[in-house]
Amino acid sequence: MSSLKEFFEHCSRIIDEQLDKLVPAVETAPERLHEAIRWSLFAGGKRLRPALVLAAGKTFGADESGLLRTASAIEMIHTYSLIHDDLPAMDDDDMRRGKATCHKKFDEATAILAGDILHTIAFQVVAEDENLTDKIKTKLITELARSAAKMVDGQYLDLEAEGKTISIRELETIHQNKTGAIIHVSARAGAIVAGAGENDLRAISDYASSLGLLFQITDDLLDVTQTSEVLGKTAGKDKAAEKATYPALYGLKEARNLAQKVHADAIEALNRIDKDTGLLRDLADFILNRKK
Ligand code: GRG
Repeated sequence: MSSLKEFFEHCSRIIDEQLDKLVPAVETAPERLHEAIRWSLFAGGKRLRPALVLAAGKTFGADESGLLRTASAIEMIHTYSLIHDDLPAMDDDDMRRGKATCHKKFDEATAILAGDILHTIAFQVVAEDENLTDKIKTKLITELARSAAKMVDGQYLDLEAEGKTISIRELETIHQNKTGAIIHVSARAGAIVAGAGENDLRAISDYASSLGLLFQITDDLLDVTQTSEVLGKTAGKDKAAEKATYPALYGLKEARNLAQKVHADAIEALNRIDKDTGLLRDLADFILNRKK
């Protein structure tokens, strides 16, 4: 693959094809619920987490076919989290992925249930993967469940911290859970499917921890520096909700410096892997420099 852009295009295409096969058709009852699932799932997300599963898996020699269900399952968990995050009881947002949020387009109950189905099917999709051994599937399901639970903890802590002054340590804990856990498991899952050894798994885990943090810092920076139009979601929401963010705690310049440092940590972890890690490096560069 000659460039990261091509890799992303390739990932989006094969993951969308796979997701289309895995989620219920709109024609299947209850039609409106299935329409809501597809509304959010195919709304044009970046597919970053599936790309990370594929990139990590390929780095350690996995066949693409063996990675597709796991990558799709993680995108389902991610999309469920976005649908629920946008609900009035949480972030109360009208716009996601450039379109109306699920509860705005449909209604709250439908959005809650659309998220519930995506969360549930994700585990079924891995459990029924005929490309993987039972041992690998059990490990994947265990790690996915643990990470999905950590994400919920992070979301709770984040909501609880609104309007309060929190320390940098507390901010890190929120984000390691809320955003970091799913990014972390994405990279690990690819390596697990590929049968990577303990040392490589440790290195990829360290890489993914830095990547998760980097993603959150750049997400916070984009919230204050980009428009809603570019982001496809409401910009400036963090400040409005008095959320603790990296720019709020460090200031813009220091938050940017921190992003550079965390990016360097991610690359350092990759240096411990005796394989061609070019794709994983490109992904870290992409997150550091992303514009949306
Ligand atoms: C509701 C259980 C539950 C969890 C919600 C992920 C999350 C936890 C909340 C989302 C809030 C948010 C904006 C977090 C910042 C990081 C993040 C996950 C951004 C969205 O991910 P992208 O940019 O989205 O990869 P796309 O749409 O491209 O997939």
